Amino acid sequence: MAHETIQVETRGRVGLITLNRPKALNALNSQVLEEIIDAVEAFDANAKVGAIVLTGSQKAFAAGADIKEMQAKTYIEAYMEDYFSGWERFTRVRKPVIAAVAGYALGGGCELAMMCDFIIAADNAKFGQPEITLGVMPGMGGTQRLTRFVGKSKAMEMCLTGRLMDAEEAERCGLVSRVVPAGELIEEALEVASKIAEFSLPAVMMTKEAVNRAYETTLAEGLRYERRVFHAMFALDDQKEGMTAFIEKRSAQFRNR
Ligand code: CO8
Repeated sequence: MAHETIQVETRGRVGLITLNRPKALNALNSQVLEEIIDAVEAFDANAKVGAIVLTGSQKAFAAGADIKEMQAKTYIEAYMEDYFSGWERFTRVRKPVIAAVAGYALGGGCELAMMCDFIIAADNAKFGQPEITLGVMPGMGGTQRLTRFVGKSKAMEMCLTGRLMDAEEAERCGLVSRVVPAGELIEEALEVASKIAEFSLPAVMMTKEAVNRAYETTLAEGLRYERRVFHAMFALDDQKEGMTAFIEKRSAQFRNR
């Protein structure tokens, strides 16, 4: 598929997707959705890729769903086409996806960043769910994921007032894993992704699946799931290699990458 709203490239074993609608501050319309899903699923299926980075520009990761596309929609249109339900496919990607966020991550942009496995923020990043100012509410997971990330009080305040959060506050409350200088964002995100991509891919994918269980089940069920997957890892030759390499004081050469 030819891409018009994103740029797609590989850097070593990392797949890099860059949103590229500068005139609309990377607002997410149906074309962007289609192209991102196409690119991310292709990387997921590509044996040469071990991790994925999703980023935008210095000014905007994405300033939300495209208001101009949504403005005239009727209820019946939104309902019958199950508007934006396609983003669910993004969350079914099995390899790690890192959001590298600079500038605005608002509305659907904030929600897309939260669909990734973790967020690295530039020091100029701004997060928010301003949908209330448009007479609506978040519709791509904001009321649910933001609440799980930052707790009810802050999520409620942000969704009800539309207040934006800067990078420092986002790190303090656990929305982002860390903050880096804006000029170093892509290099940092690629470095983290490259590190992940050097490990055993099945171990990485199982780890992602297990951490995500923490959001979907009880602690007892999650712990049982973790232990079962941990047991299963003894079937991987990468487990033998990783532990043998430690004992032999050499670096591991994982085969399943
Ligand atoms: N949609 C469409 N176009 C946008 C959007 C957007 N979300 N954001 C910015 N743009 C466009 C502007 O219209 C403008 O275009 P033009 O030059 O043609 O007028 C261009 O981008 C540049 O924007 P500004 O001139 O406004 O730039 P500023 O630097 O002055 O301001 C802001 C930057 C503060 C980011 C401002 O653009 C803004 O407030 N944008 C809207 C933010 C917003 O409200 N986002 C939430 C959108 S709603 C949403 O995401 C719902 C998600 C759930 C959908 C699920 C459906 C099931």
